[in-house]
Amino acid sequence: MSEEYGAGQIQILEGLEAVRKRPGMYIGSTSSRGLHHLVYEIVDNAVDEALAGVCTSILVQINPDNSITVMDNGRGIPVGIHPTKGIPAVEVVFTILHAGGKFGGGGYKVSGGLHGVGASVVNALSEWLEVMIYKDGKVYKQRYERGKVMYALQEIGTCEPERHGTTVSFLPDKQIFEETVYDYSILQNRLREMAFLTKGLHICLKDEREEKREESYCYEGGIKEFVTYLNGSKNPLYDKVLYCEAMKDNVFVEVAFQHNDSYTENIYSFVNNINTPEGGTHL
Ligand code: TTJ
Repeated sequence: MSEEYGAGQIQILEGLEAVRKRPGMYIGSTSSRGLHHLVYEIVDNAVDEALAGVCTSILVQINPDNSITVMDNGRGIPVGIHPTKGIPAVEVVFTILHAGGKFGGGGYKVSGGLHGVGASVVNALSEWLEVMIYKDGKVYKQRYERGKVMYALQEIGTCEPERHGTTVSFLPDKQIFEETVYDYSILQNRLREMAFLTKGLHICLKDEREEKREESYCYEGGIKEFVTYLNGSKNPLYDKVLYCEAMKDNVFVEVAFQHNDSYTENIYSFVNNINTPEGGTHL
């Protein structure tokens, strides 16, 4: 019994060791781009919860030490024991590579980052990562360092029974990343875009470093408002933004456009909230 558990643990560590050995394979790069990508990987999980209709608000905070906190008001990552892995589901999410609906199975995942590798990769590439879950009047917490479990999932207290959600904080590992200082405007642009692409979702970005800043985004009009925003610095030829949407074979498509007086056209296309700068059949 304990031997079996030991073998499982070794497998888990091997999985995350692979990520630390070749981080580029999992997040594209270890430059500033990869550093920011960590945030999107975590935020994507919260956006998925919003797309499922059970999360209305996401907060992203840059802390004074350049660690990041992402908080949502979704259902909270499940804490029950995983039927085959024998550990709480939340521990599976953070310690097993490719855990989640996207690879092999469920297929619930509809948003996704550039590489879509998820929370375990962020965990593997962080000096530390802490997750707190608010669910059924209880607060749960677990901490990891460079992907390794520091203690079993703990019930650390109680909360108001109506409170629910997930809070994840992490510090990108200076052994891995060439750049570990977050750029507010990079996060700002991507989070604003995510808010445009996910109608009605509140996204707040907060900088708690020396120069305090914060921005809040929520667009009831979705991509229609995105077009208004993009044409904000141009001269539109008419007032209305043209918009249509349709569903066919379980695929939802929406289009918004408005002409302006410039010579060059700007077309932005997205699939499952991911920018597709080279277009494709969908476009
Ligand atoms: C999964 O299905 C049952 C109910 O909870 C679902 C879930 O996992 N929800 C969820 C995950 N909400 N928020 C997250 C989440 C949020 C952050 C910030 C980071 C991660 C890895 C997950």
